Amino acid sequence: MGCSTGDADCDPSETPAREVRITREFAMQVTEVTQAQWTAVMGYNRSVFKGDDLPVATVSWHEVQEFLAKLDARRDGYRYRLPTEAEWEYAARGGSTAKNYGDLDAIAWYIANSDGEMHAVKGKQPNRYGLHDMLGNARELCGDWYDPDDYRIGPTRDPKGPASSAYRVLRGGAWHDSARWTRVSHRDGANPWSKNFNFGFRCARERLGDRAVRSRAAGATGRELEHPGGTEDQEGGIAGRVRVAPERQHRTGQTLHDLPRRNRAAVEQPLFQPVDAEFLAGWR
Ligand SMILES: [Ca+2]
Repeated sequence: MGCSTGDADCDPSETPAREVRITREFAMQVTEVTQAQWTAVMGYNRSVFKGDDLPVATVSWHEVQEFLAKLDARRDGYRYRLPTEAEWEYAARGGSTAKNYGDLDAIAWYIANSDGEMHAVKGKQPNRYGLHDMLGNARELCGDWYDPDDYRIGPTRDPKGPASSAYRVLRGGAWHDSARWTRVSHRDGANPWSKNFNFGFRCARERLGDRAVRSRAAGATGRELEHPGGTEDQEGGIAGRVRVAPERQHRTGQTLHDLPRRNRAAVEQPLFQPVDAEFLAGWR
């Protein structure tokens, strides 16, 4: 990951380019989370550009964690989370080593073609993994803390970013960004409490093992979940342990199953795509 060969637009934060290993299976949501999906789960929508099929925006990193916790509370056999920065770039590249995964006008809404506004998801060509709008449209929050120097010092196996910083990672550029920002290796960061009208996200998910699912069911007592694979993760890291909070699930007095069927369908339809069909054979 990092600065693509021959890319003259790279910032120092994108260097040195380095080889990282992602050893755990995951799937990425095909689109940015839409406003219909967000509203069905959260019950509100503060996006500036309104539309059911537009990416939700004006959400903070912390609000996204609430959204993810509500998805987890469905206990559908998956754990939902933000991708790590490494997972995001791996997914965005779709096997490409170039600075983007195709002709920019064909794959991304950015300043040269967006007419000054956000657009419905899936309006541009996907990458080789079937993922749309990895570049442009909404900038996408990742799970990691942001450190512009961590490529020099960070681990190269399942990297999860620094232990802490003031900012969370943003990737991919937005509808109003220049081509220089709309590259697969470009990095940016934002205060995790900030809500900007171009900040959005997409979910990653991983299948919970039988043991973890049983543990999750036991989570009604507030017990900590087993992590699939049983690995320990850094506190606050993207793959950090998840604590079930049934009281939060019911705090509003409304669960997913109370939602109108139309909205439930909107939540249940986000499609996830294995990011590498060969590596992830058997996933789904
Ligand atoms: Ca995007």
